[in-house]
Amino acid sequence: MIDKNSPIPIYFQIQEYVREKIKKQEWERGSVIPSERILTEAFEVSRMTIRQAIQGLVDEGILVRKRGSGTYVNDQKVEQPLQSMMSFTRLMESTGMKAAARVLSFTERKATETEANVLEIETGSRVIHLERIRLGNEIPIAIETSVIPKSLAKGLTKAAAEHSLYQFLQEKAGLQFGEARQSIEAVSADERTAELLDIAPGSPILLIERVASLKNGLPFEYVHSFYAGNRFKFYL
Ligand code: 16G
Repeated sequence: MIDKNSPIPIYFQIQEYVREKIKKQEWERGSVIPSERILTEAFEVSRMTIRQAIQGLVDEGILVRKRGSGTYVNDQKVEQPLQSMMSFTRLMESTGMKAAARVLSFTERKATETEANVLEIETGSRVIHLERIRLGNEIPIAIETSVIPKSLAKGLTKAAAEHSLYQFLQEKAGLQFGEARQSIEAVSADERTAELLDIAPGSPILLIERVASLKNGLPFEYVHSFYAGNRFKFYL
């Protein structure tokens, strides 16, 4: 399985072996991998080499250690193509996961100056403020806070927001979506965010600020989202 005379470091060959096992699904996502002792015997290498190999894969997020129970193959992250305008519900469905939304707040209020500027509405016009936890297969993936001009979200109710906001806006409010602009930055989870996402405080999260517009160029949604860094990745 490994070539001790190769110039490729042994720990790296072991990592390649593990990657292959995961790729071929011989080691399934979420399952426990053989113990350090078993791997040491199987590869006939030192325990330190095994530790180095495993640690590297843990650092990459491919494996996860669970205290007292062993090392596991990390569950796959949800991947979102950056160049598409896809609702959370559709994204989850496309990956075979069950999407859900838990509404934390659904209120109507006046737009702040920043919101009014971003959404290109008069300061003080009415907006819907919607904060939701987004779940995939009941695991919290993101917290999304959307601000939508009231005039564009006619008839939007809390009940509708518990399902797909975009489906409502397109099918019920008749909006035609255009493009979105968004920025992504790394931040660490504060206490509240960590609790809502069921991760440890201080864990890395992706903060996305996003302005989505209609076909005619008018912005319809100003969103701030926190995505759990260990459960989500974007690609372009
Ligand atoms: C996506 C959007 C978010 C939108 C939501 C609607 C990104 C980063 N965010 O999560 O702005 O509010 O979809 O999802 O693309 P829904 O239709 O399932 O409610």
